[in-house]
Amino acid sequence: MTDEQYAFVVVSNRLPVDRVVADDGSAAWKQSPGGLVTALEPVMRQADGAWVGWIGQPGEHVDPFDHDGIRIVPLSLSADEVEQYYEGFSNDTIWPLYHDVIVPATYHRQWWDSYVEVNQRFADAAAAIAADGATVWVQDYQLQLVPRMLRQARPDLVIGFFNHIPFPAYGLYSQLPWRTQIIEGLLGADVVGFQRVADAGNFSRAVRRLLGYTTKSPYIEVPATASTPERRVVAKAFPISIDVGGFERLARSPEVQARATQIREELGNPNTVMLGVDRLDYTKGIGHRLKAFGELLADGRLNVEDVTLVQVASPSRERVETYRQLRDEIELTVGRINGDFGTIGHQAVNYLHHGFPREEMAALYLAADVMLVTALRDGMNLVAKEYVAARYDEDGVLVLSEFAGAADELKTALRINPHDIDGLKDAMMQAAAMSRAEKRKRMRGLRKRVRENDVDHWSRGFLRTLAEVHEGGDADTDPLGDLEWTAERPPLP
Ligand code: GDG
Repeated sequence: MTDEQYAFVVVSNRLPVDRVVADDGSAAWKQSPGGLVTALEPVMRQADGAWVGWIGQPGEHVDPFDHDGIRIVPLSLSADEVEQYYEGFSNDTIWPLYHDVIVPATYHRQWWDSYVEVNQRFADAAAAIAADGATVWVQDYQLQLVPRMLRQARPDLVIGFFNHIPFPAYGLYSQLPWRTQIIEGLLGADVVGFQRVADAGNFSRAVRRLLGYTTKSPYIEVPATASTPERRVVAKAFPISIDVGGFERLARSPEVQARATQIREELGNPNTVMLGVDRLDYTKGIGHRLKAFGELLADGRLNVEDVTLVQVASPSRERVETYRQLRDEIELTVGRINGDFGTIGHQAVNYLHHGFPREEMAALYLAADVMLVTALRDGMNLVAKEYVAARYDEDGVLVLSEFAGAADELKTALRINPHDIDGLKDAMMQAAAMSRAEKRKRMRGLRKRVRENDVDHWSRGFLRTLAEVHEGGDADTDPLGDLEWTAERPPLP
């Protein structure tokens, strides 16, 4: 462990770096792709930042190290902890519960015990390296107990929490045997951020119901105890976004454009390319999308000579049983559709069960006439925003589920209810037949919104609120205090 102290600490389940082993056996650390790292990098560098997280492999121990100006503090998890805290409580209890129980949530007391233990380890690690009065930003549903644990150990800290997934309505949330502990855990933060206004509302309602505290949006009044003063917590929506400029630059690069053209050629130059890009997760509505597409082919409204669906389903949580079952179901459906409707030379669904480099993703977005985001429940859905950012040509149609957080912002998308298969089919037909003028009009609206709220805007908005809310907070506690922002960045809200 290091004796050094840091003014800004991010805590997330996974570290923002991956270990890559070269052919000669030498290992190096590489920044993992993702908006969060990109957004926090400048803050981290300037504010003397550290990042606490798990390395991603069970049983491995790695000492803290510096990477690109960021202190990396790896935590190790045993194989049992990965099974119980991560695959169990995080991904088989909280994930399904918070996504409206699309599949049943599993409640195991041992998983909960492991969740408490591992959360404590994350909190201890952050407390050990945070400087006096430092800002600590805790990320996501795997670490909901960390804010309170941190506050107990270090009342001097400014603590933020951001929930990347939805927060369910009380009727569902109340199933959780540890519902009060989780709420209390989150209330350790000064600011609890959510993707949607509705999520923040659900959280405040749960606080009222379970603890009886007074709430007046966005504030929650946490009463004094024998050892702690009264506090005011902010629970508010901060819709996350992507590195819009970076994504657009990628899409504009000659290599990506050439690849987009090549992709269409390889698909046999169909009139319409439809695209789905998702982690293979039951929340994403991949089955609903395939059902609608298969029915359109069966009805004769679409024809495999004219239309192809490319479905990227990146492997995810393959050790959790529900995910294994989902994979079988999806692959059976794809096989049936291709068997029923494919011809030699024309496959109905191009199904790709592997991850791709970002360049290939950008090329796929450029090659796709219609982007299908049919999530049954989704915190935000960054794929929708990436598609919009890539379409600098103002072409392409986004079909977007109203159950994805992105629907609150992306108003000129074709909105759908994925459970309404007929409605989804009509929207797919409308998208395939849309005039260039209407596509341009809609895409302009989407691009305006995505540009206004990029990931810098998101992180700055959150951190500024955090600095303001924290009692006695001043410029010194604002890690963005003296950061210089370039002219093209939008002004602070
Ligand atoms: C959670 C919440 C919320 C996917 N396949 C490949 C690949 N991806 C990238 C996408 C996108 C990201 O992964 C997925 O982000 P989403 O937002 O769509 O979904 P989740 O993974 O479920 O994320 C979600 C998000 O957190 C952020 O708060 O929006 O609601 O569930 O960036 O492009 N990237 C590459 N190859 C792939 O094969 N390079």
